Amino acid sequence: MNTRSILSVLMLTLSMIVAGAVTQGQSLTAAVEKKVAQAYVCPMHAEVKSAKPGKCPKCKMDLRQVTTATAAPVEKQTANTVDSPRPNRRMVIPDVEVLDQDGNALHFYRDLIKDKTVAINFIFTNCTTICPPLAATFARVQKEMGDKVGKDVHFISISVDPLTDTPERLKAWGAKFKAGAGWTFVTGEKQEMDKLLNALGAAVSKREDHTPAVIIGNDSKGIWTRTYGLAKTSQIAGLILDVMAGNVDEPATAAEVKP
Ligand SMILES: [Cu+2]
Repeated sequence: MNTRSILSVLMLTLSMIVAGAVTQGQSLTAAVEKKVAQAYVCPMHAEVKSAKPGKCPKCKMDLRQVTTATAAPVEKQTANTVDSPRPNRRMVIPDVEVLDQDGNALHFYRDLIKDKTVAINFIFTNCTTICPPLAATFARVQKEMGDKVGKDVHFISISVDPLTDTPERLKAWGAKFKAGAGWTFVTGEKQEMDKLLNALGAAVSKREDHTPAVIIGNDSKGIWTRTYGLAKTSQIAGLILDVMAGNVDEPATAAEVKP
């Protein structure tokens, strides 16, 4: 037998198996299809859902496939934090106790957000995919913005894996990207961190699914917006300057403290 005939026998066997599976498993197939329906969501705009893959009309990011199991908590959490028709524009930031990379105990809202302009991303130190480029992007934005960082704007990286990410680990990881003053890494008790990630719309059941978004907010002006965390340095820096100055299209909504 030559390679071609082996291949065609293989293909035939495969199609028979598939055909058998389809006829035997009609109900199973239907169930799977039902689960896949509406299973694409924008990582940054939870309200953008689609049955098919594609791009988010708001931020042009690729929609991410999710199972109904992971989609459900997002909807629930959005419902909890809104009482207006514009769910994602309202930020309710809990004043949970967290630790920074030096092991200082801080209150997230009071110490890191209140009266400040901030840029927040979500990372974990064992990540081998988007976290290193997310941190490298933050580092470039920090360099571009110079001494504004730490004074006019504060960078915050929140761990989505607080059980692993101790302050020491975060500090060592940040050093790899030359994180400068004005860039705080945040971890804490799992329960507190879950509360925080939920409030920021960044909660995921698996740490690998974390959002590549950067949240930019100006607490005194009550302006909150999001952008793609791997966008061009100049684009992110420009948006930070706009949020700082209050020149953002999105309607201003006040951040609230929630203990
Ligand atoms: Cu990651």
